[in-house]
Amino acid sequence: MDPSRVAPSGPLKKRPRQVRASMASPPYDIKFRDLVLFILEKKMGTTRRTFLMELARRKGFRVENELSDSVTHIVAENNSGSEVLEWLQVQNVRASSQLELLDVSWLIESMGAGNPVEITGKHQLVSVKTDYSATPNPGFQKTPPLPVKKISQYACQRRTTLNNCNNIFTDAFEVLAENFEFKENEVFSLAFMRAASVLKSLPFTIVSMKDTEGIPCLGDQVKCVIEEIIEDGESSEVKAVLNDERYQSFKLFTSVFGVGLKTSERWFRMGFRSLSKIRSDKTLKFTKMQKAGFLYYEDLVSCVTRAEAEAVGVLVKEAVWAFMPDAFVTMTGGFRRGKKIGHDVDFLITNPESTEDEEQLLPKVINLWERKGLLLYYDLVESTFEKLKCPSRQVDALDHFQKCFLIFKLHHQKVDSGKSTQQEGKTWKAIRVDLVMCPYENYAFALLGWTGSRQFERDIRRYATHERKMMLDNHALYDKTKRIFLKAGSEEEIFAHLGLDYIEPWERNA
Ligand code: DCT
Ligand code: MG
Repeated sequence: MDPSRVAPSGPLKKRPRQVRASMASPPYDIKFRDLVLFILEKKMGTTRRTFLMELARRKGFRVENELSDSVTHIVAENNSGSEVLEWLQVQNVRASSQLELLDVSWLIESMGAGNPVEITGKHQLVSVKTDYSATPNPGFQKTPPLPVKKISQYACQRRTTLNNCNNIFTDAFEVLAENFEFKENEVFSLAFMRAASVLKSLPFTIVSMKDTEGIPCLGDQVKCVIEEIIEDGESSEVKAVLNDERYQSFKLFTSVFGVGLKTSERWFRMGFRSLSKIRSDKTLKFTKMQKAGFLYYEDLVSCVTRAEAEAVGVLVKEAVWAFMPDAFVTMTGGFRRGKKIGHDVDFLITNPESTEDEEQLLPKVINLWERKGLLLYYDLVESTFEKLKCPSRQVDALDHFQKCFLIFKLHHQKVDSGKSTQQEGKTWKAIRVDLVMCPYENYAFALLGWTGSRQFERDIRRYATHERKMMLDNHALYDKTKRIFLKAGSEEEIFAHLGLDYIEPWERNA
């Protein structure tokens, strides 16, 4: 569990607005040093002003709390030029040609573009001349108008990088989705996951409800949450969930490897609220997986870094190639999508030179590692992959390939400094690793399936079914109209069969 996500317990109260407004924001790097913004509170209100100031700072703009001589741009909302000038007069400030008086639309467009957009007449409240061509400003870049393109309801028709402009909303949705998942309310959980997914693909930050127009997958319940966050900076529903005892317990229990919803429910009903009580209870029976989960708990909840994933990758390749020198070994999952951290490391293995004893590879690798004392836990799942009639209808179904879920004992690289930040005397870290072995002819499908994200996989399968009358899973693509399997040797070919533009792995972070 990430304790930072759990709000302190106590009665639910709305924070007084003044307190929020005066809260210091964390320092952000200033990217556009020639601009100093001041956002006018008049007719905008304190909360919205605080929200916009925070966002703008996050985007690299320098925003002043107070109006001072250094301010170059005043941003106002719902104010006419003369109203702003009048306000300035009261403040004893004279508008000069050095000062831009702008409508909030300029700031919103600039935050969306990631840099200050060119100021045009529609942004200027008062036409006090500023000739930027005469005084070139590196902060200003002419950005082409954003093409108005309909956003697809399918993640496989959107490009979603790790650059999420809408964390403030997607983090909230993910808490709500998880809470519905804990309550086994799949419909609501999916609704919030889809909403999070679509907002992650936007190249701009949502700052007003107007920005949500035309965006698919945003139902009324989702919009309510967005509106509350825009107005108050947070969602009371999310706050309540984070404070909820059942949510907190489920979050904690499911953070143990091998513990799912059923077990969490049982422990919660039995009155357990902490892992230490569960661990030391004499009457409870644990599976082999859960025992390993408790034993290596601290290591497993601390995320796997890319460096650790790469180190495991080297060892996986070394072991695989010892028995099958021509095998392809590919790191899949989040790391293939460019993530810097993950909860495990996923590998897909295939042999381009099909041989009889292919299914012996994983047992051999496991045997080798066991002899070397590198395995802390493993579960080898034999292939249930026979001649499948057609791909599975279930969008979340697991595939039939032979696989091994394991916990690897990764020894730390020797460091020169001598000092170690590791636990006293401990020279290794337990890392969750998934190895999947697939026949070469299924490789492209398995690679697409194991690269994720989960939401991307759900949507590309849903797209195949509903838009193309095809069935896609980790093994194959079946055309129901033509009644044939469509072969593919690469992910690009699968996208082409589906009539989709190719989406790179790092654009699949839906
Ligand atoms: N996958 C899927 N459906 C599931 C489970 C997994 O399509 N029910 C796919 C998507 C990602 C891939 O398998 C690996 O799964 P995880 O390791 O759970 O996801 P990840 O994206 O690698 O995330 P993390 O960084 O947390 O490991
Ligand atoms: Mg993973």
